[in-house]
Amino acid sequence: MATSGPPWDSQRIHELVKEEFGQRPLVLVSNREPYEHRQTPQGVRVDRPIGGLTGALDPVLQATGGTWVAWGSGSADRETADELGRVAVPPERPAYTLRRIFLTPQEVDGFYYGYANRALWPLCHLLIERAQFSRGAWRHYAAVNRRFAEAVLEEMQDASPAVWFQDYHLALCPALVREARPQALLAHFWHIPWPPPDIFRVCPQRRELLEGLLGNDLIGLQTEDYVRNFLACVEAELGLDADVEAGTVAIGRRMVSVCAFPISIDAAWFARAAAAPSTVRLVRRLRQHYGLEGVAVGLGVDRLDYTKGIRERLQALDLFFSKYPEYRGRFTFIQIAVPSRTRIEAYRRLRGEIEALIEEINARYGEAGWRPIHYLAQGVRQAVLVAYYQLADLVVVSSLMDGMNLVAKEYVTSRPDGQGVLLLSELAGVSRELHGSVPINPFDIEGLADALARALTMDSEERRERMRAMRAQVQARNIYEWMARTLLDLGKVARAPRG
Ligand code: ADQ
Repeated sequence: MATSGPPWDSQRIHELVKEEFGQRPLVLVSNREPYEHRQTPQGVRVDRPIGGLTGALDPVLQATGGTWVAWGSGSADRETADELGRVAVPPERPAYTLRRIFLTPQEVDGFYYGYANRALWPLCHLLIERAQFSRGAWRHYAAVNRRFAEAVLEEMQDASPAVWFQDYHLALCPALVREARPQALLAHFWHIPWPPPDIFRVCPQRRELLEGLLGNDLIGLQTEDYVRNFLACVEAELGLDADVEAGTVAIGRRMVSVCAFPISIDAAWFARAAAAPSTVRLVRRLRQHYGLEGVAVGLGVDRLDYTKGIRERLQALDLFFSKYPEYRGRFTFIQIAVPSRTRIEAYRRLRGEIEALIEEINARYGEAGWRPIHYLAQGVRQAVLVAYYQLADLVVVSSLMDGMNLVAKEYVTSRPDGQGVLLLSELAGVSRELHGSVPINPFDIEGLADALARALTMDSEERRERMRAMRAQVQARNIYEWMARTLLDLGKVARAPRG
């Protein structure tokens, strides 16, 4: 089976899994769970956490069935699962098993906040002055990775499933599973950038991390650049020979493949939602609510994270309203930012800075009946997000560094009318794919302000042409195609003689 042909969808993935893996079930492993049960005054509520990873993978596992192993982070997670932490999801139409791992507050602090998010996250986004490497946090990271590995081994039982690890929280897990099950079929997708060797060298635990990941058969990264960085780190730190051309590392008789698999979205879902009559009604209501008749609209949608360049975007808006005063009263920017990792001081500080900056800009330029920036510090449902995308004449993605960035892909697929302009950071992995965007460098504030003016004056023919190219790209390279590529490569490993 090849990745060409009609657009990939859940049905084709289902067939592919049957064809490539036969009776082998799929076990997905990630830190974040796709469904969280929470205690509320009205009773138990099911939430779907916001974030690129779980949203992207849930439709995939719904298509294939299997098991998803994840941290049970919700306040009602224990009582809604069985004694092993298992629960069938999605609750309204069970399609696979969620196996929850329960962590103590100390473990969450060390593993999640301490090592994954205070050390690895800034390190991989090249922000080494923000990275904090604490030995205590590392010990928790290693211990929790062991807990995950034990749960995976339990879920594997006597079958030989294909196990698919997600992201930087679980770098040590693959080698632990490999040790117990040498013949296991293991893949890992790393959602964030991989740094070059000069930066990676800063990390005291760099060798352990690489050795953990090399327990896999297949390692997926978002772009070719990150693949090259990873292989260069393997050579520099472990002295192993990497074949950069073939994207392989030989470890004794075992071969590890390292490939670029740019992640995507369920493009058909966004296209359908965009065309729904309820969306059209919602767009009209939002326009009234914000008083946007005759006003051009810009939009930013992010997790409130220092890598997303929200501050730089606001600085550019400040400059834009001062350099192009003709847009005062005629252009409004809506920033939707869902608070994230709020137990980390840097994230709390960022939120304060952003709110202060927005207040300042609104005070400086605002007029009766017109506010330069509207700010929503909350998550909104995907169906509502689509209405915001439709409302927006332009979307700004100004990441300082970003593995991929799904907001960019969501915006273009939510614009079947071909209108709208995407201002896209050259430092986001997605810029390698979406060639119809207006490229921006978030470190060049004036360049970003000028790009806003350019987007607002772009003629409709050019807008439509650029959108058309980007939409076609995302429709063809959708989330199911991403999964198909990984599974096809893993299928090759499964068929090859094992060392
Ligand atoms: P994230 O850093 O979380 O993901 P991103 O790719 O932008 O970044 O995904 C964010 C997701 O959350 C999108 O689906 C978006 O719609 C949603 N979202 C953001 N703000 C929201 C809000 N206020 N309300 C509702 N939804 C909101 C990590 C990497 C990325 C990579 C993804 C997937 O950092 O580079 O693209 O994983 O691999």
